[in-house]
Amino acid sequence: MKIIQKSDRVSLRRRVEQGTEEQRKTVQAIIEDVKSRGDEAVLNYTERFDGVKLDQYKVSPEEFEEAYEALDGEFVEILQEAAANIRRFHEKQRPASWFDSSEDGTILGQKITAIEAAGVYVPGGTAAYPSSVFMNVIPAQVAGVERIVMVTPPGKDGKVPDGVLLAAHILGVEDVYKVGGAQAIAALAYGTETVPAVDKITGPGNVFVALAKREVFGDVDIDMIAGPSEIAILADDTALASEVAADLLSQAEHDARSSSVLVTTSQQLAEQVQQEVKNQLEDLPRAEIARKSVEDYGMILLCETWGEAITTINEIAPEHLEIVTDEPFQHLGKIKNAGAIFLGPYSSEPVGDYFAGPNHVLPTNGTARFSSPLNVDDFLKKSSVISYSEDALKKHGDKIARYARLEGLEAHARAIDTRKERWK
Ligand code: HSO
Ligand code: ZN
Repeated sequence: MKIIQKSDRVSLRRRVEQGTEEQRKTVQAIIEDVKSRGDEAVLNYTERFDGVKLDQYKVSPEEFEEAYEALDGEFVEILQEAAANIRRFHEKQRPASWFDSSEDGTILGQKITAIEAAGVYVPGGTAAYPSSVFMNVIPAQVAGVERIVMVTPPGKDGKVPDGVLLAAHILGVEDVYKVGGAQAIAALAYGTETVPAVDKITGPGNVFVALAKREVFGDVDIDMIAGPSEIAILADDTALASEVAADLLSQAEHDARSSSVLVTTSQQLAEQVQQEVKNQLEDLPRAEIARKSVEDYGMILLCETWGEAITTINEIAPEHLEIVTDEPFQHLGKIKNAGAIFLGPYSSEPVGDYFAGPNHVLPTNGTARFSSPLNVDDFLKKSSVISYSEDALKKHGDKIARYARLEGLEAHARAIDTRKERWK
């Protein structure tokens, strides 16, 4: 991991994976095919891309049962406790409808309604995370989404990882389909004989999933286009190098393109962390991925002043920020851009990935400048409510009609004027 003087003006932003033109065309073709041939197309692509020939792709009650039995009871309890924490946190996010009445009898308000159906994409391969099932499904459930379905690619054995099925089962999600890639996104967006269409698709995936989500956006809503995981740690010399290095590597092991950055003013910590990262990489099972990530996208940024360190963090706008300093809360007010902020030496990032309660689906690639973690609001819509009174229309009607004529919209004006007949 390189140590870089911040004053050397390194570039901190990365580009989101856009995919190639050829990949985009492939994705468009898959979507059109699933739209017109439904299940037949889905099963064809599953055979071609996942290497397994299935007759049908809905997970059966027996498969849920098997998954439940394959995992030990203690793990089931850990999952249940994590789910309860996540639910409790998200329940605090639930907004209420409101209605305001004024003296003239007018009532104005905002009515909140859950979207009807949500589809969650759970990636396969080395990234089969039960935790992501919780993080996507629980906010939808708290919002009151009636129908939640899940899609995930099958392995070559035609199965879905036990942990993923168990997580779905714990949450009562029964509609799980063994389909991945662009074909899964198309099935969710437009429906097939097996998969019912949904209104919103959430969850991370590979470049084909990301391209497909972009493609169907507008016909359905999507959450975000998630990039590789990121962590930035803002630390002073009270931080332990071994802990800082371990936390940097926790995100580096996700993906060779993940980025882990230490921002500090302490030369000593910088050097110690550099050495620790090297040592700890030695016996990490996913060392190959983590090493590549640290070499290509990792860095230790040495700042001259604490002010420069804070500015650097805001420039990076990291997905995860850890503040490991003497008084971490002191700096919280100055942090403007970060998906999730972990304060103090005990708030190691994986605490948030799995257990604490806040969502781990977070803005990446600098998008924390303008967006937020996945939350209950993402599964809700707001309708404005207007109930104008007779008195109010008498008082304001002429102004409204005049406004309409100013815009050259006579029919608008007459719609208002015609009410005058009532009080003639
Ligand atoms: N850190 C990842 C989420 C995750 N970690 C799932 C472990 N499992 C992105 O926020
Ligand atoms: Zn993680």
